[in-house]
Amino acid sequence: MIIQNSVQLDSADIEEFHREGFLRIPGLLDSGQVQRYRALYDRFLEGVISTGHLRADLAGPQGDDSATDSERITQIMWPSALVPPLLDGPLHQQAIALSRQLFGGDMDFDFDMLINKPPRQSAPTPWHQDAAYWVDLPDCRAVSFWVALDEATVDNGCMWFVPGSHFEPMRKHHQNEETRALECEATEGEAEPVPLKPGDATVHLGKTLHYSRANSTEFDRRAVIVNCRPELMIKMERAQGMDHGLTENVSFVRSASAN
Ligand SMILES: O=C(O)CCC(=O)C(=O)O
Repeated sequence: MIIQNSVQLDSADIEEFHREGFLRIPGLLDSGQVQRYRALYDRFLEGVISTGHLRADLAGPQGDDSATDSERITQIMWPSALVPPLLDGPLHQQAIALSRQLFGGDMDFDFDMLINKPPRQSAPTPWHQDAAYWVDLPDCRAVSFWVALDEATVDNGCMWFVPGSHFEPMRKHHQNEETRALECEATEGEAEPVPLKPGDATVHLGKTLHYSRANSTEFDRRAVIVNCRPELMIKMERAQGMDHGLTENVSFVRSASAN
């Protein structure tokens, strides 16, 4: 497929990414593309596209006193397995192309997900490093593109990153008993928020510490996330049974004690 609005990184972008551990990428999608992805996204959220075990609330079950049983952070793993043409679309194709600009021609698509923070009732995404969720691999090149379909602001849960955290040892993560998510200690004081316009993206490394606040606004905060790593490492992951939740009953949270 021919990508019409292919984003090219320059050497300063690439240097910034490797120095800081994250990068803001404006204009990954144009406004027409954003509209089309939003329409599809809403079909996932509304359950028109059935998701089965791939859908979860990242904020875990709510207490009995909750006024609503709706999700606080909707996570849908593997949208491209449910709607395969997504893989050939501009969002995924540009993410793969950009991962190759950052890390070389052997980078490929590993997995994807949707994370929505609904209005008002959402929760913060805890501080974590994605690598805490992953199996150990000999080649740690791995990038995660976070593509905003809505304007992402501090108030609705844009991403916050700790610059240079990828150069430090991994922080100790523990599994939150309620949410089952892995989390570690960090503060906003160490981090930078990265607000985005619809169609903009961030990209970060597996060891880059990040988090987002709850959505306190009246509107959804819809994001599509695409992860890439070397083709050979994807094969090695799969050989270890790691498919990022695609197969039911295979836990994608490795033991927190391993960190
Ligand atoms: O969307 C969020 O709030 C968190 C996303 C995230 O942790 C990630 O993309 O690695």
